[in-house]
Amino acid sequence: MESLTKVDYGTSIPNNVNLADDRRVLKALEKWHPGYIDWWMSMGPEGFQNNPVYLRTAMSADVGGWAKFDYVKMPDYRWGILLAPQEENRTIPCGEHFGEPAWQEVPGEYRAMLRRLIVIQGDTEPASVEQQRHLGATAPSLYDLRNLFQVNVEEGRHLWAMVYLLQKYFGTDGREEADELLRRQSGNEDAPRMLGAFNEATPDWLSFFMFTTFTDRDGKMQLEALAQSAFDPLARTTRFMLMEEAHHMFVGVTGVQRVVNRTTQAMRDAGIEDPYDIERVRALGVIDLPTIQKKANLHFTLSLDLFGSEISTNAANAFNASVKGRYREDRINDDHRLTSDTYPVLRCVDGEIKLVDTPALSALNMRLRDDYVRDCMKGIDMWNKTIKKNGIDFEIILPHVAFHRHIGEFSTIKASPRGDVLSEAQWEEKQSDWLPTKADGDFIDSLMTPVYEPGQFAGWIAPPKMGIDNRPGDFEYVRL
Ligand code: BYC
Ligand code: FE
Ligand code: FE
Repeated sequence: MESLTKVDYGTSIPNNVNLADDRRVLKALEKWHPGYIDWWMSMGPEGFQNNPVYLRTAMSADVGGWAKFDYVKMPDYRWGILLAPQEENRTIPCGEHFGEPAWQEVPGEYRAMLRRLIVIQGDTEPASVEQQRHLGATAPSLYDLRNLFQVNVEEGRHLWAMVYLLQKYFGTDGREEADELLRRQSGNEDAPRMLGAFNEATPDWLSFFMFTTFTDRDGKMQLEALAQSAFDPLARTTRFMLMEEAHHMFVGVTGVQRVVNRTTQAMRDAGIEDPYDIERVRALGVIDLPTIQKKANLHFTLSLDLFGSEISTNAANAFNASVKGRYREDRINDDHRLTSDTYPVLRCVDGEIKLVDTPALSALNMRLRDDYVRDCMKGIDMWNKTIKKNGIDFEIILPHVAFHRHIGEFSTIKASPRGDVLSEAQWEEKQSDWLPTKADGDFIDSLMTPVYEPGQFAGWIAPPKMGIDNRPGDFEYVRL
């Protein structure tokens, strides 16, 4: 038998799900395809659509050796349907159906719930491409330009992944949802994207690196939770997406690291020790550390909002129904049902921030968010090591989870990045110290001039330690 992990590039839509024998779904996807290309051309990357880009394409869905690098024009990228290999005799890892065989079809009673989660997941993917569409015009190097486009085509593929599930398992309403995914637009007043952070702007490259550090990492956590789903096609799809997701976070974390590296090197070379001597640092043509901290504050907190409310019956229901698990559910040692467990949650009690023991099922969004915060710390630690290595006394921190929130417990109060509750007046007075101001944005904007010479980098960012696919420093990642 031919391995199902190998990708079939023979059909119009590359896939490892044997689409050639699934005429109904193949036809539905072929019908959806032109609308997708229209969307890509009008809402995807601005410009560069005719330039060969050195992109990786998945050749097999196995771990290791699955990618091939080559020059491709973005509209010719082979978007396809790729699922991780089916695990034989997989059983359901959590919830009411714990231990039963995983589902290969959607049970009627969970259809609406599954559809909603798949639609929300699908909605974020094209949204991020829309948010990033202007960035090519100001790329700090061809290396970065290529990374942007790699992230963009893969987010496009993630949309395909969700559309496949909708078309194959959700009949007419699945088809309608697939069309709606191309209709809503990031930041559009009449038809916005579904989740808050995906309607915000990504105005510059520092924002892009923060977004891929923090918001793509919410993607990672949500995909990890869906990878534990009893609905096996969803679990397999998200497991493959996670392999691509790792590169997006790499782009973000190393991107910010290169920015802080450049800033602190320039400070050292100029003999500036005080990171708060903002004018002198900016005069060097680099981004001062306090402004980098503000950007981190913004993107981290927008991403915290993506975990939903602290106390959520939606989350409890999804887990109970075995539709969504916890981070690495299959490595947790407990009963996987949580019906009598508790979990400590930071709540807002009479205007004070307090840790409250809460039924574990209602607190699942928080558990995932706590795992997320721990995961974020790895990137922050890398940034701080770089700052320290260059001899500057400054630490980037993650703000308190009560700071600058729009969803959940803390959306009704104002808090500082240290977690002190503030009056409106105190907040108004201080918020420009904590979040990027118009002036900060204008300064960053002034640095965003494109560098398209192979091997050259804008002055505000250090070159990477290594090229993509081990290519040399002056490699022409995008042919202009
Ligand atoms: N904005 O019980 P609650 C990614 C709504 S990122 C607007 O607290 P629940 C990517 C909520 O819908 C990962 N609305 O929340 C990254 C509900 O409304 P309804 C995307 C929000 O349902 C970078 C109400 O508030 N994937 O892949 O437990 C680049 C009460 O909800 C928000 C997923 O999110 C918000 N932030 O949790 C590219 C996975 N938060 O239904 C891609 C699927 C909550 O009462 N989604 N609401 O009208 C889910 O699992 C859950 O829906 C959520 C929310 C975690 C999002
Ligand atoms: Fe994605
Ligand atoms: Fe991503």
